[in-house]
Amino acid sequence: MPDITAVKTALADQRVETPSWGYGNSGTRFKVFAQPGVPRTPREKLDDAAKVHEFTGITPRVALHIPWDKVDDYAALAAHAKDRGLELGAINANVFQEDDYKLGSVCHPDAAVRRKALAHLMECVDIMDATGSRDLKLWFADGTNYPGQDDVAARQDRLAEALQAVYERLGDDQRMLLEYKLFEPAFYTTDVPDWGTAYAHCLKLGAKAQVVVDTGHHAPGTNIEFIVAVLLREGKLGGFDFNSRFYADDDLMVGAADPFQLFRIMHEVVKNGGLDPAAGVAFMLDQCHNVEAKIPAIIRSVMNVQEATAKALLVDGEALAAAQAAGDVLTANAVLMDAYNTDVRPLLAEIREEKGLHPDPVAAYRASGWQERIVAERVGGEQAGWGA
Ligand code: PSV
Ligand code: MN
Repeated sequence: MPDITAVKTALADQRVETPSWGYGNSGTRFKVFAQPGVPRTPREKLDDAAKVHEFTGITPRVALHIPWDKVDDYAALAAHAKDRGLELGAINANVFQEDDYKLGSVCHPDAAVRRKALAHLMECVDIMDATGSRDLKLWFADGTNYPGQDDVAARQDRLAEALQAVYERLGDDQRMLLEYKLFEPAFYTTDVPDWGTAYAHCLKLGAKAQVVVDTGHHAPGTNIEFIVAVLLREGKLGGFDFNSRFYADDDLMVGAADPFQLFRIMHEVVKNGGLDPAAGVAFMLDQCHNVEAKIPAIIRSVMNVQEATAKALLVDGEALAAAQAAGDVLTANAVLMDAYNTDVRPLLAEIREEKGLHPDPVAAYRASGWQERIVAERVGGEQAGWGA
C-alpha cells in the first residue's frame, strides 16, 4: 500500500494555477452573462484569486492573458500579487481577437500580419521578464475553413518560423508551452490540431518548448491519459489547461463532466513522475464560469483536481505492477478501481486542517463575506469580461 505520509506530503505540496479570465464575465458566442461583483481590473482579479488561495492553500499562481490583463506597469502588478501571497503565472498570448487575424496569425498568408502576431508574442516575453513568469502559453486560432483556402504545409513553415523566433527570445529560465486544439474557430484545418503536431514543433525547437494538454481540446473519446503518459515519457509535458467538456471545448469545471477521466489522467501523471515539482508540469485551470458563481466554482475545481490526485496517489503501485506482470487483467483493473472508489474527502479535509485551513473551502468562502463585499464595492467601471 502507498505510504500515507508520502501521499499527504504530495497533496500538501501540490499547486494549481488559476486563470485570471475565470474571474471575469464570460459566456458563449450567443451571450455573455454579467455577474455582480465581478472584477473590473487585473488587480481585482488578483484580489479574487487571493481568496481562492486563502481557502484552498494550493493556488499561489495566477495566469494572465494579454491583452485582457494589459497594464502599464507589470512589475507593479506582480507586487500587488506578492502583497496578497500570490505570484503571476503563465502569460497567455492572444493573437486571435483582432480583425487582422481573420485568416490566421503566425500562419497568415500575409507577412505583415505574421510580423504583427510575432511582435505580440515578443511583447509577451517582455511581460514575462517583468512579472518573473516562467511560461509563455501559446494557442493559435489559426486554420482554414475550406479545402484549398491555403497551403497546409506552407502554414506549418510559417508557424515553425515564428516559434523559432520566439524560442530564441526566451531567457534561460523561461519556457514556451504550445497548446493544441482539434478545431474551432477553424473548422477544416487547424494549424496545431493535436499533440503530435505540437510535439513535432517542440522537439525541433528544443528543451524549452513543451506541449500543453488542454483537456477540452480533443475529439470525443480520445484517450487523453495515453497522450499524457507518452509526453511525460518523452519529457515534453509542459502542463495542463484543466477543464471539462461534454461536447467540444466547453470550458466547464474540471472533474465535473468525467471525474474518472481526470483520475486516469492523474494516475499517469503520478505514475510517471509528473507530480514531482522538478518535472516542471504546470497544473493550470482554463475555465469559464458562465452560469455558476465564479470564485466558488474555481475553488470547487481546485478541490476536484485534489480529489483526483489523492485517488491517483492511493493506487497500490506494487499490487498493480504485480498484477500486470502476471497478466492478471482483472486484478490490475481492480487495483485502479479500488483507488478511484476511495472517498478521499476526509483525507483532504485532514490535510487542510493540518495546514490551518477550513476543511471545507467552499463553505469557508461562503462564510467569509467576500462575495457580499465585492458585490457592494465593485460598482461603476467596466467589468472584466470575454475580450476585455
Ligand atoms: C483556446 O480554446 C484556449 O483553450 C486557449 O488556452 C486560450 O488561451 C484560452 O482558451 C482562452 O480561454
Ligand atoms: Mn486552453
